Amino acid sequence: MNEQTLVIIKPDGVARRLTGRIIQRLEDKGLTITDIKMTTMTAELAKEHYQHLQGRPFFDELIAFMTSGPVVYLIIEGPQAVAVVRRMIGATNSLEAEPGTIRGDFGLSGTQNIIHASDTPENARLELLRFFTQSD
Ligand code: PCG
Repeated sequence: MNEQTLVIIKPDGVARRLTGRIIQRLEDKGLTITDIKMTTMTAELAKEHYQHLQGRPFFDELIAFMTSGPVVYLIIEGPQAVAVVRRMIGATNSLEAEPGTIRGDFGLSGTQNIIHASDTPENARLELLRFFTQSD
């Protein structure tokens, strides 16, 4: 059964011109892009998205980073898309992400880790609502 998940190519991924290669990997896997947009995330949305990390020492750095330039939002659809895309992006810390994953192949940083993908189907539903509203 098809499932939807949210992917965000973060400001470092966009600035480093990795958007095309990331989309290529997702499509090569057989996943479908059903919506896409580029915009700079507001601080309000970034704080809401990362509310579970409020109080962590890297929170302010994370919000500053996520609002520092345009991001690309993708709705990705396919069988077990949430788990499949999470495996494709690799561990949060790019230094620990396995080669062959997006973070493992393209990154060296903890906070600036190129890409976000929803971690559970429930969070995917919330994040899709947060970033793709009917007014867009
Ligand atoms: P993401 O989008 O998967 O979700 C939380 C983000 O917080 C994560 O990517 C990283 O960008 C950042 N993050 C999570 N843990 C740490 C950490 O221990 N240190 C730093 N600097 N950033 C982190």
